[in-house]
Amino acid sequence: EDEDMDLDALTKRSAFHAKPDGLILQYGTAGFRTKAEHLDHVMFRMGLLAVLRSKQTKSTIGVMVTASHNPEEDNGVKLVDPLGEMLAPSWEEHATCLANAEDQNLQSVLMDISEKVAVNLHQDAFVVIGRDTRPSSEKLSQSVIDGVTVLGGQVHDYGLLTTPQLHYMVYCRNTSGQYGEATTEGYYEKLSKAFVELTGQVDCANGIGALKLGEMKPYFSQGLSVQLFNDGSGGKLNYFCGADFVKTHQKPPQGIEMKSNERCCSFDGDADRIVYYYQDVDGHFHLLDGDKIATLISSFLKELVLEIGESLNIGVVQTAYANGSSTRYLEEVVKVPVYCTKTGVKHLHHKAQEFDIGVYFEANGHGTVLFSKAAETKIKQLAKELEDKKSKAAKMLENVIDLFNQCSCLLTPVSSAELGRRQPGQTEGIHIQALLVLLSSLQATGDAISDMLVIEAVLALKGLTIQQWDALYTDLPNRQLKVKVADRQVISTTDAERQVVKPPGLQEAINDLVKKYKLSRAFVRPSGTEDIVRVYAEADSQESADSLAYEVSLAVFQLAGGVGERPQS
Ligand code: G16
Repeated sequence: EDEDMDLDALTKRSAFHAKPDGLILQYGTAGFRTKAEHLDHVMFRMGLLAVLRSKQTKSTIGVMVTASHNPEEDNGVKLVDPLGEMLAPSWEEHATCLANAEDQNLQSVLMDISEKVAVNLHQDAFVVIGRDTRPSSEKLSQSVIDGVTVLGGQVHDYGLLTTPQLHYMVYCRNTSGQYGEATTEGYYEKLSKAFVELTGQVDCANGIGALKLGEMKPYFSQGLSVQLFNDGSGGKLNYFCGADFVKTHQKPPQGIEMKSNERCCSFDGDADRIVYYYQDVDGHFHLLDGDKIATLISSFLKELVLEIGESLNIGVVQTAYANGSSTRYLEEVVKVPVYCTKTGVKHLHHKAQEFDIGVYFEANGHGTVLFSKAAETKIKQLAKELEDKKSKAAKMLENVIDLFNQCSCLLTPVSSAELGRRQPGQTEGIHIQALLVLLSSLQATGDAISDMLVIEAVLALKGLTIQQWDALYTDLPNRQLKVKVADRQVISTTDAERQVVKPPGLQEAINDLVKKYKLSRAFVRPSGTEDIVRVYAEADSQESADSLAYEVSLAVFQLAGGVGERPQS
């Protein structure tokens, strides 16, 4: 049909990537995810789709092979859009169509999509690829490459990368290197610029984070005295370790030696989530999750905004999983409006773009901060107009924005030890600059490594210990459980996933259960990354939260077609 699309070659190559009969997959919360052995055809086809997206946007597109927090046997794939953002929602539909097309229809479905999105087939295509450390990832990324090349697209395979690193590469390439150099060295240079020293303990989920944090070591002039645990040399990916394990089980990962009151953190399998924790002198475990991170960062930004006395609106975006105490603290103490979206950073990101400064974090530790163009313009203008102390604060914010918006900004490096010596609350001079550099490292979709650097900087600047940070508010006791059902799509929800619409009777059952407990709340939703239904409950005591979560799980099991073992109390 068209000289730029060799359809014969496509037919021949796709025979090597046959679709298993009857397999239907959805582009879910974070792309396609299932058992690795079912994904070969999806990888090939996402290579094809990435070429179309690249031609349409005349930009470099990213393809990341990872199943992030899922067990090692799973895998997955997600596409990265030109500005380092998640794939546009309308393209998720094309992705789902293409992934589910029967082999004999592949060509026509592909042509349909190119017509619908008005792709100029003569346009060049460029796709960059990254993968996590799963045993299946290398072969699957070869299938992506196969898909790209059969349509004449060019490929750069970065090999092992964290998900945020791939987002960074895509963004750098589409801004002609203005943001940074599209190499891992460029990424390390950008992130380590303000930090000459870093200490702490990091659980790397037996994943890619260990490798990449290790590579970053030489970029810290005083060394990186971070101790890495679960670095993949022994244990299994995400198995009894990593951010998802720590958050859902509310206990430390295996394989980490915690000294009392020492700051520790965990990444997930592709290093886009982070949670902090410590053990107090009585041996009690304290978790500081994404909600605590959002609180720390947004109160810090709020202080800066108040100093310049301008009406820049700060909004915080959470999901239904956000602890009730965090929402209350943000609204009543920090005094910022809080919004709730569906699970998935793509939804939070979208909402956060509505504010001058949008802070978004999922409770599971996935998030970042966004600045609007309008806020950027306003602050730059303010910085020019004001001369006094106020102008200093405006300049600070201006720098933050420059950095967030990927202009390069060279600032003097400062050690965290020096930062620590400053008085709490002092927000001037060199340590602010250092913070700005760190903030600049925050990536478009959240990055465990850069989030860690920013958190460390804020703690140092404010002179806060992890215990003081933790004490900002007390989490309501909560419990998360998973329920196995025959078909999780029988559950549909509304109101940012806080209410069940289908199957009939389930929401009423949840309402009745919730009434039995004080300060309680519960919701259920089908996961978009695992073949399960998630249950969340919170209440005034851990026993109540546990018991409510269990009772709600039973209701799901009974009313939504539970399979296998009944939930256990
Ligand atoms: C992905 C998404 C997150 C989401 C998580 C769980 O995380 O990026 O936004 O919170 O899945 O989603 P679900 O509850 O639908 O399974 P990751 O770290 O696995 O990529």
